[in-house]
Amino acid sequence: MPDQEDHSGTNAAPAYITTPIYYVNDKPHIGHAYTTTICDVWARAKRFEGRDVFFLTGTDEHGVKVEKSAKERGMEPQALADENAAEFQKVMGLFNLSNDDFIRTTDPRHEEQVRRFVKRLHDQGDIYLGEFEGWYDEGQEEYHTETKAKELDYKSPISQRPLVRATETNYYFRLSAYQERLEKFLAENPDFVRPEARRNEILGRLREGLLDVPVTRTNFSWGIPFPGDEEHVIYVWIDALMNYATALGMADPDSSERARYWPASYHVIGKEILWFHAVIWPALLMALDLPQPRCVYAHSFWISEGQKMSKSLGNFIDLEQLQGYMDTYGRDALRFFLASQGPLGATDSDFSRSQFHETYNTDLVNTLGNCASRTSAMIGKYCEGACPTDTGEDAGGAEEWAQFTAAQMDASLAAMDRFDLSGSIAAAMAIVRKVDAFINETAPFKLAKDPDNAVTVGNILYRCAEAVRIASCLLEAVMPARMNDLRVAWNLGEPSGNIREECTWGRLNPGTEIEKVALFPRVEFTESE
Ligand code: ME8
Repeated sequence: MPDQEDHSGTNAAPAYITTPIYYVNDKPHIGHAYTTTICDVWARAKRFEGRDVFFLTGTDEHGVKVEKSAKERGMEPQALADENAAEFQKVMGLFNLSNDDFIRTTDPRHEEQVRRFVKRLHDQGDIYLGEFEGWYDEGQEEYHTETKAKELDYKSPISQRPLVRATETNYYFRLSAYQERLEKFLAENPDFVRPEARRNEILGRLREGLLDVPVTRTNFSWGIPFPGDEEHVIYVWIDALMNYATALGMADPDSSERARYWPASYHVIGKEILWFHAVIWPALLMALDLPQPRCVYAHSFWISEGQKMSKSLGNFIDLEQLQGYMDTYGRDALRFFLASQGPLGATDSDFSRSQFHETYNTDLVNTLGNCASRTSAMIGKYCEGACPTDTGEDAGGAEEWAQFTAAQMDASLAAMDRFDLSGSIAAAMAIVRKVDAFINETAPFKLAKDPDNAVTVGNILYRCAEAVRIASCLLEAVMPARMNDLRVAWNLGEPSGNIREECTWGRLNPGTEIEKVALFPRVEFTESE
């Protein structure tokens, strides 16, 4: 299991997480925002554990698609790339994403290292000049084996357009030579490709046998020239995959400060680009003699109001719509929805307005928001706004709460390690739900009517506040701004960088000024914008 060895909360071991780099021939949409947001949640969570994290995202700017889109718009490819890379960079601000770098494949630092990697592969014979004939998917820029092409009815599984029989003189990467090593590697590392269903697909496809893959093209020019033979440009996928290494300066690791982050804890991607990440990338890394990433996590897709999003339907949830959700519900509510309801497993998730509204009301308004405001309001009313002391007596005693919150913390952090974001959130929310039930059972608002119950009321309210505080620490990576509001209102201080210590029962000091908070305002439901 990735990162389990670093689960102590005190270990500053480096961690590296990446998103795919996004094509600049299109505008950003919910899919891009989603992958980047969930990586941000993980990166923040690991920083709260004290880890030294590097979180990378960026844009994929070469290739025939970008060249074509630019031509259609009467622009130079670089101008289109600049324009759209800026759109993707906007997503970072909009979603409050804490990436440590934003790599663009037209960055000279990237281009220069790709040429060095490719030259090395050529010099050592892993890349050769050859002629090849096969079934080619023009939209995906991908070749299929005869068996696979037949299975696909000679049509692209993505665009449904016919596969074409193509012959090319190109430089090829000797992927076939890595068949056995890849099979062995995947067998020995059952957590390398997740989730499980995706891993099985890869194992099945590997068994069909590997073909060498072209790593250059001559039919267009928008790309990195092949070292020593500039007629050829490096195929966009090879160029793109290498971003994960070039961003850390891995062509010359000895002189790169960032080399300590290698290899990635998680390459997080969508399921449609798994083959490149689970087979081609590891083979390239084997050839380059670089350590393998711990896990390639391929999530499923968001669909929109029950329908697959497609250009022809024009139903992509774009940045403007997402901005609308943020304006109405708040940015952190959108982050919460994406992280808790997203398609992390092997099935797609529906992004629907009604589902969003329901999640917001159930989890944020009625549970977390309500618990925090009820608790602080009662402390205001019955304890003069100062955190009471817990004498450890009374039903639902401190000991039981300490054990319960510690178990939930363990579950929440362990789920985050496995990239099970909804599991991590659920474990934190279970604490809040228990507080809610505890308030209803013990009814401190009734007990408070008799001054003789002051100690009991104090005990109850201390436990409520302390449990909400611990849950909020565990939710801080998902909702950094709202949880910080709670920190400020309850005078909890800055995050310590040691989440386990912070979540220890009893850290909340009696006497701390607890101000009333309204974290998630009620929102009227509207069918559409
Ligand atoms: O494939 N639901 O870039 P891209 C969830 N440049 N996520 C989605 C999604 C959806 N409906 N649609 C897209 C490329 N995504 C290459 C990658 S990496 C070395 C090169 C997300 O702009 C998901 O993460 O088409 C998917 O993998 C990515 O966007 C594809 O972005």
